[in-house]
Amino acid sequence: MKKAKKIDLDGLADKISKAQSILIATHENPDGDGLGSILALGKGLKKLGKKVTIYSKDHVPKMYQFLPGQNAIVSQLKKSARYDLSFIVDLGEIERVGEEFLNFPHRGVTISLDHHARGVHNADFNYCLPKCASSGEVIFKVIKRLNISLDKAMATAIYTAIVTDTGSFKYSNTTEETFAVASELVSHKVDVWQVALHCFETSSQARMELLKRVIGKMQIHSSKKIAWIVLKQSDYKATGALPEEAEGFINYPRSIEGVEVAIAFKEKERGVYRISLRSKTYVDVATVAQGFDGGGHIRAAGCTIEGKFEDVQKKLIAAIQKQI
Ligand SMILES: [Mn+2]
Repeated sequence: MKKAKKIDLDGLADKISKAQSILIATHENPDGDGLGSILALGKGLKKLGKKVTIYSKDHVPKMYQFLPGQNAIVSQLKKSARYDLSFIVDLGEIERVGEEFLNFPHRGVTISLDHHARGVHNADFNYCLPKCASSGEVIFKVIKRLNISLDKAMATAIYTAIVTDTGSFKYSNTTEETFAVASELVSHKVDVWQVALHCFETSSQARMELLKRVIGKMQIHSSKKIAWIVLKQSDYKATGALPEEAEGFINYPRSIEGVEVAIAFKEKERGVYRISLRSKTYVDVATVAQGFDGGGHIRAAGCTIEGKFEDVQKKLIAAIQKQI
């Protein structure tokens, strides 16, 4: 795909007004932001009379199955389908939308809607607002520009996007505008405790077993500034937990006093590690992730590294040390 041209809200409105069938997709292992964003946008575009397909390569994690409309999300594209327009939402790295979407010939003009500062927006067009804490806020602006009326389901979806990407309005990406948007959303009767219960306050027993194993093996670098956890396929097997249930575990190494950078090494398959990075106050982990063809934000980023675990670990920690 070519490097995307920038587009503004008027340009987006124009593209949407000319399109009849629209495809909306988010990244693999979808999170609250990706899912909340595509559901809100999907419902909004349906209100404009568009034919909408919402796609996610991977299934909706249990914790997000409370989101209204999530059961209409498809995980396969119909070969016969033709789209005038496609949106990829919350994609810091285009590859994370998955092979099926990337190879789908009939997706029409492809537009990235995102908030990843240094994301690789290979699409036809790109509407990226790095100051937004979540893609949900980007979607909110699009919906406003299109004069689509918000309802409880859409407001709940966008609120979920915001509350998950800001860690309940705790992270440094949270701005005055984040609160202003959230305030308007709550006026549409979002049940904030229900959202919190599903997103943050519910753990399966398997998740707790996984946490026990992972915390028991947590490591701290000799500098005391880097700490990490490792999630191997064998850990999922032993506990019956799904990879998605490790959501938030990286906050534990980050919470250690004096630690600046936390890492989660997640074994996708033998010799392939999905890496999550978090920093506390000053290290730009997006730069670290970019060194491995990944992307993200200064305080939260990710990349994929292949190789023997010991080598992957060594390479990554050396790259982080350069930033500390
Ligand atoms: Mn996001």
